[in-house]
Amino acid sequence: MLFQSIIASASLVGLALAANHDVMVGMDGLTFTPNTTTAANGDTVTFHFYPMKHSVVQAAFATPCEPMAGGFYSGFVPTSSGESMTTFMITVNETTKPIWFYCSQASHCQSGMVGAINAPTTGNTIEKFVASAKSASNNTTPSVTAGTGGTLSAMNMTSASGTMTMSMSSTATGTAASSTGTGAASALEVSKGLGFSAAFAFLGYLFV
Ligand SMILES: *[C@@H]1O[C@H](CO)[C@@H](O)[C@H](O)[C@H]1NC(C)=O
Ligand SMILES: *[C@@H]1O[C@H](CO)[C@@H](O)[C@H](O)[C@H]1NC(C)=O
Ligand SMILES: *[C@@H]1O[C@H](CO)[C@@H](O)[C@H](O)[C@H]1NC(C)=O
Ligand SMILES: *[C@@H]1O[C@H](CO)[C@@H](O)[C@H](O)[C@H]1NC(C)=O
Ligand SMILES: [Cu+2]
Repeated sequence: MLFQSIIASASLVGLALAANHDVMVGMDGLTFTPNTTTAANGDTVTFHFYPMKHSVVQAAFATPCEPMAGGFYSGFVPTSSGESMTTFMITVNETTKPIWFYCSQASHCQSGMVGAINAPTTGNTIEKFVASAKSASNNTTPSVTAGTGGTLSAMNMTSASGTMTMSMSSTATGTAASSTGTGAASALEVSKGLGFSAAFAFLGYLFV
């Protein structure tokens, strides 16, 4: 939740004007909450991870439990209790193009642990995606690096020792030739924004 306030303060310094949408991974069992998100072009979607160990993998509509070529992958994010400090954030570029995703742990995908961004209400619906996931023969973890196609962030504020640690990584490798350069540039902007905002957040923290 801290991450949202940092993103919000980043927008105050003019670095991120788009909205963010949160998706909880495994908070209510083997499911994404919410399972569908409506996002505008340039908006971000941040995945928050709950016990025990889940992942978010982009799929094509026709192949629910298989990685899409050039798609995003969070990596597995384990947490034994409560929300993990690690989040995975992706940027939505095309509102007319639905984004489908699943969890590649065990048979979570077949159990209905799938979701969508900008899913149509007719035709290729989330209901059809869930139904076809149920009969998928495999649940495949991609061979690409954790954090591909998005930004993995880890944050840890420990009031006892007064330390705050943050780390971010972003990779945009994939089959799409255009994704590498721009992905790296925007990651840099986000890190700069976080630097400023973290300073503000820390000042605020001192005054409480
Ligand atoms: C999506 O989530 C809603 C709210 O929990 C639920 O009612 C609905 O059945 C889910 N849809 C699918 C296709 O699982
Ligand atoms: C599922 O996995 C098995 C074993 O690795 C493999 O032989 C098979 O081709 C896979 N099926 C699909 C649809 O990918
Ligand atoms: C946060 O940092 C504290 C102090 O270094 C450590 O004990 C704790 O395990 C860390 N928590 C997480 C979730 O990494
Ligand atoms: C959106 O575009 C950026 C920059 O090209 C890219 O890094 C990112 O992977 C794209 N997002 C999705 C969900 O495809
Ligand atoms: Cu899962």
